[in-house]
Amino acid sequence: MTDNQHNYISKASLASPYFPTWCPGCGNFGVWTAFKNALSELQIPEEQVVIVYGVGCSGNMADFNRVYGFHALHGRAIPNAVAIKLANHRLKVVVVAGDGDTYGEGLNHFISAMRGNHDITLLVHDNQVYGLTTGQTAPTTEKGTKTKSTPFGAPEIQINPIGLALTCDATYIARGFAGDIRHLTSLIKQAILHEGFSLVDMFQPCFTFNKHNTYHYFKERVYNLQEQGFTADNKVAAWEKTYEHDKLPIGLFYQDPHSVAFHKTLSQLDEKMLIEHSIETIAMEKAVSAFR
Ligand SMILES: Cc1ncc(C[n+]2csc(CCOP(=O)(O)OP(=O)(O)O)c2C)c(N)n1
Repeated sequence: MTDNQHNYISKASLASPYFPTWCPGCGNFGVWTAFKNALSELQIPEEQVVIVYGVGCSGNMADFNRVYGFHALHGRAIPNAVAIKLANHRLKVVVVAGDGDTYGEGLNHFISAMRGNHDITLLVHDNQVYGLTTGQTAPTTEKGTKTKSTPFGAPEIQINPIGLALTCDATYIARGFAGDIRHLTSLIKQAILHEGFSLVDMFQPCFTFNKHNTYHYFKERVYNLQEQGFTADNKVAAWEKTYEHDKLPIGLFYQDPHSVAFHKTLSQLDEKMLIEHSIETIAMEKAVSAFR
């Protein structure tokens, strides 16, 4: 859709000349569809969105979307997204990255972004394995699982992304499933609309390198928290949900309705965005007084 001032994102506008190199049956296809649905349904002008990609099969989506974006280094998508948001806080900034990129190489940045409540949306393709490098153990690989890099079974306890986000006081925490595109679309839309840091961890079957966490495995286990009447306003109740393993909850675990994004706490950005200031006009005294 176009009006006098803007071209709005649509499925047609998102189409790039490149078709995904993902394996047939990869969960990335489901995530990609939900991502495109969400951006087009939100009707955001093209110039108001930036997607920052990690390195991995997931991050290769950089080539398949025709949208403003930046393909970061491995584990460094989040700090780039935070910097883009601080420079121009009117942009919607979304990170697309793998579980290895986010919870392994980029773990420190994940924690820092949550502590700051930076207004970015983080979409994690959680296939519980390093996909692009052909199937090594990731931080989310279940303890004991045999992979290429751990032929006798992964020796470490897997990370609990939702639990970690709860302890870091993230203000929007959700989990979706690549096999439930309609539900995932709605979680991504809510995450982008949320003011402050938002995480959507996404179960994403890796057909080729993870023979354990398959579509069948998830279809037998996932259930929708909100369909069971779960209200996402209690961190302790949400925490308990993150330890369910026989059944796997998806949906919104927690949202803080009073969330205030990092950039709104900086008085220097009240009137203008950082990119509209000249270096001289950012008075040091004012900058320092914000922290007194
Ligand atoms: C600093 C650095 N370390 C290691 C690599 C090699 N590498 C490329 S992709 C990747 C794993 C990606 O796994 P994940 O983030 O889970 O994404 P997926 O491919 O599963 O979508 C690794 C280790 C790299 N490119 N850069």
